Amino acid sequence: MDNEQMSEILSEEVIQEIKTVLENKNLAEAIESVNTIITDIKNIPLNVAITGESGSGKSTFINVIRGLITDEEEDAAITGVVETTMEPTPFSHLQYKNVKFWDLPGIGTPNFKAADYLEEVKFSQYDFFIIIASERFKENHIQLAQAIHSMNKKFYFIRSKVDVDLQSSRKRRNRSFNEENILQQIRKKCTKSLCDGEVGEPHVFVLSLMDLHKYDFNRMQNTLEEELPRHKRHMLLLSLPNITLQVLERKRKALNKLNWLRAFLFSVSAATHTKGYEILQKAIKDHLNIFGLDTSSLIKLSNTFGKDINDLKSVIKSPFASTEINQELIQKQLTKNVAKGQISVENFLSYIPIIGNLITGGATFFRSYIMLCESLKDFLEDASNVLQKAMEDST
Ligand SMILES: Nc1nc2c(ncn2[C@@H]2O[C@H](COP(=O)(O)OP(=O)(O)OP(=O)(O)O)[C@@H](O)[C@H]2O)c(=O)[nH]1
Ligand SMILES: [Mg+2]
Repeated sequence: MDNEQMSEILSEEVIQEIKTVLENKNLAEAIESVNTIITDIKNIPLNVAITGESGSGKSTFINVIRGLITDEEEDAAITGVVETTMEPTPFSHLQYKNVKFWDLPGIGTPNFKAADYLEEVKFSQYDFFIIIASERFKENHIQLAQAIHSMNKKFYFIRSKVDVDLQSSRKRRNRSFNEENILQQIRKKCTKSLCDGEVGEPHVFVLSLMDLHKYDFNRMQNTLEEELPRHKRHMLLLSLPNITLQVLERKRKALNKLNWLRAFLFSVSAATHTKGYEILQKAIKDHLNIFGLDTSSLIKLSNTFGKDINDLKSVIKSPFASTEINQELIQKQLTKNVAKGQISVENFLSYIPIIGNLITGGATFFRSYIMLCESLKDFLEDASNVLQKAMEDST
């Protein structure tokens, strides 16, 4: 097996992480460290403040980013044409309760004072700000951006409702209409105004909250990922809605990095015959949920798109998504994936000798690690097919 094949399965980053966590530890200490990491990940808080003028789309953004397909779902932020949000209101992500999007009051009044506003909304509690503007760039936006910048917080600027701009432009100039030119003009204008306000290097994204996956959504996702500290980045990635293949692929990569933790716990507990399979079962269930392949996510999707749930299920191939995840099924998958691969246990473990020092044999670690990584690949493919199926024939 060559290096390329190996790095696809076991990246340098994961090898380093394993070394950092397990080095100089005995088995009991190693187990404790791994358990702590798994618990900590779930508890990482992320607080995102959404601000901007009244009517710009703050509440709509909060709903779509949390994966709510309509504004009528339970726990949705209220949206509408009359001013609705009067004080900071947190909306937790549906799966990760510690990820909160804060709906802040509109900044619209003529005698707006950005510094006072930020004090009132308790600016220090947020990891970063998203300023949403739906029409012209205004003095208010600059003031707000400057105040956020001077308080050493980061902000990202979203110009929403570009679907409306594009539609009117299309109507007015049928022949010379060029979508990318118009989007570029809007981006440039906002960037220039922010640069004139000396607020550092601004990040501007043009979006339609009616079609979140279009325009600058992927670029925004990349930027947020690059800018956030590592532990927060993981949470943000997992909490994004499954609306593009790129989101799904990033989720897969993020989860892949954690598979060794589960594989390690499984291999040590399998040796003592306790709770081993529950660890894998829990990990697989979590992954299914993250990819929207669990039963309740599928029911929700089928209702929203008016599709028969069996039609959606018909494109799912992974056995974990279609039958009960019991010990028998897991055992079957553990052997199946290894039979398929060409990598030997010895070769695999030679890249991470530290595992071999802690666990006798190491074959269980190897098998469960490969199984978790392979099942994520299947989930990604299934999730993408399910989304396509759901959206088939609907506009
Ligand atoms: N076409 C289009 N309409 C949008 C977009 N974003 C929001 N809207 C609509 O604009 C209106 C106002 O959106 P809200 O999300 O309620 O605005 P808000 O910023 O929360 O307003 P306040 O709570 O009053 O501060 C709603 O009718 C939304 O459906 C968009 O990108 N495109
Ligand atoms: Mg609102």
